[in-house]
Amino acid sequence: MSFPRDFTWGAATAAYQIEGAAKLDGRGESIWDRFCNTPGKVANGDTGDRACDHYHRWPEDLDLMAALGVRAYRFSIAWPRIQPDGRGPANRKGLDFYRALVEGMLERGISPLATLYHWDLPQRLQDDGGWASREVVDRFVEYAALVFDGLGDLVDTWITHNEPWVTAFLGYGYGVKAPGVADWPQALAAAHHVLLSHGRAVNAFRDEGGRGEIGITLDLTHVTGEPEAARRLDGHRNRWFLDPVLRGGYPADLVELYEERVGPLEFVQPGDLEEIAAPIDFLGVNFYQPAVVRPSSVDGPLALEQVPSDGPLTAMGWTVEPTSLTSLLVRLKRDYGDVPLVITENGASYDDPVPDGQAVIEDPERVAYLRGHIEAVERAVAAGVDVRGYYVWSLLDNFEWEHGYDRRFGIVAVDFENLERTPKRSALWYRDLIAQHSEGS
Ligand code: IFM
Repeated sequence: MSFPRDFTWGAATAAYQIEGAAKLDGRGESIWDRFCNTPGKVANGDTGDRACDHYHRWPEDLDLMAALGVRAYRFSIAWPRIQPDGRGPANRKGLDFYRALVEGMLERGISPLATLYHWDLPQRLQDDGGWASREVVDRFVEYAALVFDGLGDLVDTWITHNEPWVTAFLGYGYGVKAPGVADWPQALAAAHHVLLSHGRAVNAFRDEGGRGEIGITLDLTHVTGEPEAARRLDGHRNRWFLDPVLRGGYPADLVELYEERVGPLEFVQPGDLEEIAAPIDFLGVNFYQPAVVRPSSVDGPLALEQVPSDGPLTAMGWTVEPTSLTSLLVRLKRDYGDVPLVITENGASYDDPVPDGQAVIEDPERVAYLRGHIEAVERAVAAGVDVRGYYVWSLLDNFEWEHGYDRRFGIVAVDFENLERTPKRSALWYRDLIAQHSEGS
């Protein structure tokens, strides 16, 4: 494969999925703590209380990355560690944890990429309406300013939000993720408030003379199928987020659909769209699978359904089709111009052998998945798309949200009994790939 020499090779995680230490050093309750403790919401009643215990084992995890030659680490900051109730001054111990973590990265030559919000809203803010309430926007900007102030001398690449579609529609529309609300008017309001808080945080970062670069990560997909249904799903999943961030307006076809089938978008106030379109330095793209759709009367306002794939699937039941990643990246350049792109997540869950003293865990399907998708990125780069980096999801097996610990995405296995880490073949494969594509090699 051929990639630019300065291409960033990274690994990604998120706070609630790996840190554990849920009650330590002043951390407040998040919506995921509450959701996990609500019977029936998460497989096996699993919680993030201990997770990978990265809160204590982070030096070992950074050593692992350094040994693999991983150049950049995308991690997220737990809002309830910084502001236990979602407002007020920073909790010093929370900031200290992330300062130590980032200093540890820098000592090992690993560049930090910090995500401000990866779904762990302080529960106290959910009690006031969460992302469906406009008040949360000010809270997020206050939190962002505390983090910029507390870590800005160490971190120079920031992501405001991870996957606003998931926050809004899986959290407030379909109700399968925290806070578990199933109400489309709230989901649409939540999506808008997430986007507005993104734009305002970007502006605050610039106004405060923030060093480095800032962007947002969207989970995007490549949609095909019956043309009308495909256009609708593309609008819902992709354009509803891309258009306001990169073009300053919501797509007219979806505005019409939502107003007709969900209700008036009265949460959009004058000036909001200008704020949401604050210029970003890069767009983070999380990609896992394409979507093939057809019309249906069952799926609420969108009136469509996924066509089951007859190709290979991951343990999540997700379609493996790498060429759709090339198509998505080429389309982003065609429709949205030359915004630099970073693949901030890509990876796969498989039913790997259970860690049992092996030196390496064999995971041939994950190796094939990663190879296929990295080749797909390479093809997009060769076609002239400005892709700057790739972060594998995930460094470690971790808490996969409503699926608990049943779904393993790591290139490094975690034994959740004794918390031992064991590299999988995919980690060694990734190590060799990075070595072949490093500056000076
Ligand atoms: O584990 C998640 C991550 O938190 C966000 N993107 C998708 C991953 C796999 O489901």
